[in-house]
Amino acid sequence: QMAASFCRTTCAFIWMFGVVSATRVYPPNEVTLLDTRTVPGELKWAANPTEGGWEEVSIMDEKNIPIRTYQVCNVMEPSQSNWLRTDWIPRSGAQRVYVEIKFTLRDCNSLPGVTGTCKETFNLYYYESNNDREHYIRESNFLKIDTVAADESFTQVDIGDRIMKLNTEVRNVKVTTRKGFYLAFQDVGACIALISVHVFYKTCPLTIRNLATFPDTNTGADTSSLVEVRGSCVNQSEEREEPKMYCGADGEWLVPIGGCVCNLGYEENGGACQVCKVGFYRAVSTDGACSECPPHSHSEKAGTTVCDCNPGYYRSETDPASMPCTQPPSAPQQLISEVNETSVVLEWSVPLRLGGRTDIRYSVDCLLGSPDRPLGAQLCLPCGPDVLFSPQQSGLGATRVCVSELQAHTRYTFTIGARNGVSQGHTAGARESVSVTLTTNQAAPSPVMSIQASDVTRHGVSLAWQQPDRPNGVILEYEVKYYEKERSYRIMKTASRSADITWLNPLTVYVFHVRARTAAGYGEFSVPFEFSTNSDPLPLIGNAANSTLLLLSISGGVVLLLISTTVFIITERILMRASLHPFQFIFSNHSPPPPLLPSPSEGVRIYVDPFTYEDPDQAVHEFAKEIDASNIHIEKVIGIGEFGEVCSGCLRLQGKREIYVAIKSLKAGYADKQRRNFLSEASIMGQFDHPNIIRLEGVVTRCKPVMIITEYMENGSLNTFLRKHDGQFTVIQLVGMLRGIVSGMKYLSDMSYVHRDLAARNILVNSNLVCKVSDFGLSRVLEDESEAAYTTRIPIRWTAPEAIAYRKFTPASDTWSYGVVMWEVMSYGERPYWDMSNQDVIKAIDEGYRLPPPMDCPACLHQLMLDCWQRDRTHRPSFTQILNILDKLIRNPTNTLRRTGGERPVPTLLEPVGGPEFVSVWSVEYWLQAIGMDMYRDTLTAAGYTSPDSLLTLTQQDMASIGIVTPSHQDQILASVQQVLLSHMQQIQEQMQDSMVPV
Ligand code: ACK
Repeated sequence: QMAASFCRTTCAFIWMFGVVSATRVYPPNEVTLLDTRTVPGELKWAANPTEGGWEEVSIMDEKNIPIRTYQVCNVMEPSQSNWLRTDWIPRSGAQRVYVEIKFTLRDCNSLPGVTGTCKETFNLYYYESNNDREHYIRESNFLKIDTVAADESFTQVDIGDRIMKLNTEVRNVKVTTRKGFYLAFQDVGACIALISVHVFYKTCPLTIRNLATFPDTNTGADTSSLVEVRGSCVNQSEEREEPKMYCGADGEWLVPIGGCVCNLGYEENGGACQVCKVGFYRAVSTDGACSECPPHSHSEKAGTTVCDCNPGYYRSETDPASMPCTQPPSAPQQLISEVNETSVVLEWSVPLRLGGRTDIRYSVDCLLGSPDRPLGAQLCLPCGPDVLFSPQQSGLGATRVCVSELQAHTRYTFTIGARNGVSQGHTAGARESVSVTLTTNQAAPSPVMSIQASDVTRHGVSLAWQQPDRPNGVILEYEVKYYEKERSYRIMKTASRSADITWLNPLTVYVFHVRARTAAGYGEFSVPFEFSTNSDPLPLIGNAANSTLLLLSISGGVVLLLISTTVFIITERILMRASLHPFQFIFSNHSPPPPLLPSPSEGVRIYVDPFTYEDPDQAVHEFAKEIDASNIHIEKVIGIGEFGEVCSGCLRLQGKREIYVAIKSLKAGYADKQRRNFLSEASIMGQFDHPNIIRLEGVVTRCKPVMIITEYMENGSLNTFLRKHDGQFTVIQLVGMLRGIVSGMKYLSDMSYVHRDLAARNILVNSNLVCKVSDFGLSRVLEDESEAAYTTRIPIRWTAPEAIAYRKFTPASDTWSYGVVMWEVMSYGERPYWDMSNQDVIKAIDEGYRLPPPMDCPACLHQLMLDCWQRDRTHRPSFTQILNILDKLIRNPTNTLRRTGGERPVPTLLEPVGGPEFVSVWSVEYWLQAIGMDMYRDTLTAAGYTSPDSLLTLTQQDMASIGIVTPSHQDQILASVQQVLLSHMQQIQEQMQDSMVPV
């Protein structure tokens, strides 16, 4: 009775709290095998004992739907074993099943008088079987799954307001041996209500990973087992790598491996492959999504893998589908040709339209003649295989080619074609090439290939040779150079292709070279040919008559010497004009250089002072080209000049290559005088044409701002440049810079131009370290200044004392400044006289002090500086002399440039000049160079004529005897000897006097 009353109470509570609902939602990875809440009607499970044990009770859930429960509550009686067995449950392929039991259990303590018999657990069993209708199963055949206890239990039977808890316990068990199984609940004396029993197994549900479908998969038998599953690619995709995944025991998919990719023309979208829309494409499997067709292409249907090019656009075989469609290039532009004898440099600009590509290549077509020939004229022929193209004829990446080995004086047509990756079979609509027709210049003849000797005698040999392969014009004459080995050479000229060489030494090997000359000049000498003369027992000279003749000649020579002095100037002019006889001998051991002093007969160009023009614009347009401002493209400001900004930029003139230029501009608000002074620099610069003088490109005067355009010098001014590169050059490099400057200064002084502001700051340096004299602003301006203005503007440290004192500006005062520039160069841009005041500098110079040698400066260079700083300006060397000295130093640097004069780090004292070693800039070599006779240098030195004194005795006969046989040369040398010697001796005397008294 009591038990029945407990049971009713329990059931009433279950219903009231609504803890069980029949409409339950199962997780997707659980497959239900049995759920008592969804079984319609009674369960009718087998109970043992059939009476007084488990009892089936119907209750209502919260939605008033009846559910079936089992209850038992035999707590008062000892030794209870009440069995309740479910119906057969098919396992449906599951290997491990889960049993979820919801139950309520009465706490024994809350039941009065049940001590010892009341239990709070029950047991769960299973039995595997293929028989779905087992009538009777022996209880001992069941296998125990677990003893189940309540986590929560109610303790009081206080029906009014008590809280009751429902227990949920889940157990799992492996069921692999039969098709199904039975479960059993054994009560051992507890008060229990089995509210629901839910039996299920777990699966990994169907899923798509990496575009592969994995089917619904039962989990494995063990709690730790992983079931390997192979996926299959979704529609319109293909395997990238075998797709695999593992189904874990809890119904979760694990470790996806491999996968599939969408076919081309399709893209992935939400685990499926979706077709590319019209206007889109997908060409490579590594691309993620479909892309819009690239420029100049289209697609007309869905699922496109490569878009088609629009009409007139193309794709090369190697172009990727993602690249826009492109076109062939238009023609190259602005073809410029520069003919140099039989070579031509062709340069052009890139085509206006590159067709959207970067793989442009050029090729050169070469035809002999001009395509627009008159009717009936000779057809254009290809140039032939002899013509050389550098770097190559076709496949050129650069816009420049040098064509050489062309025929002289011949008309050629060159066509530059442009092609790119889509040119094959397509055209850009316009002509893709540009042509130029030109005529090559004269060229020197090619070398004579071989020389034959005949009629060899003791003193002579007859030579003969063939005309050069490429005479490149009419051969005017041949020159034969010949010498005994290691001896000085002789030259003979002849108009025919043979020569009889006489006056040779017997039994001696001679080396012969021949070269041809046309109007275009000399060709190269042939390779050397050696022939030997026959033996001769007789001496050439040596009898008494000859000796007497020699003596007579010497005494006559002395008289001649004196006469020749007086007629020096006239003789010199006549001599310079004298031309060579076709069969005359010249003795030398170097090719004669061009005469160093310009011959008066050639006419020396003299600089014209622009201030002599009334109209400054007339002066500037006489000497400078007016440039249209639209041709100038200013890029940046590089400095500030006296009249305004100095900028760099580009200048592009019709038919000429674009060049980089410096642009000096005249600032706004200038006065007329400033404009005139500003433009005077251009008028001066425009008169010069020398590699060491800054080149004027032109002026802009017709619009504002007024500008002067000069060549651009990448390294800026010399002083700043040297300071930036302190200690980084070799002495030879520094001397090379000095040589450039003096060469420019010699040119200026030859043109009778006095610079007046020569200083390292006014020398500009280009990227090849070539130094150029610039800044021609001061020369005239100084002349106009008042005394006060003059003293403030004059660059004291660089200016010769006589120019400071009484404005005596001469080439010799420029020489003084040049000495200071030498010092600046050798000290890497040090300020001359450091921080001494101008007044102190003037005073020190006046007292005879001079700048000491800069650190590591070769003694000979410091000596040359001291020469430039001679107080008496007539004692300073000319620029020609300085040039010769520097050339000699450069040619023979080891002996001359090794000795340094300034081992001290930074000199603080100036050095007094004078002392026992007087300054001498005279040498046989540069004296002979100055008079254009340096081919006799070795002849004279070998004969002992090395000092001014020894030359005093030189006579015409002496000269004849040592091989100076040309009468005009003899005269010229004698005339000059007298002059040079006199002035030199005078100089030495003065210096010796100077050295004895303090200056
Ligand atoms: O020392 P820099 O760089 O060189 O600064 C000055 C500045 O302009 C003012 O005169 C520079 N400069 C002048 N003429 C030229 C030129 N032709 N090429 C390059 N720089 C120049 C000079």
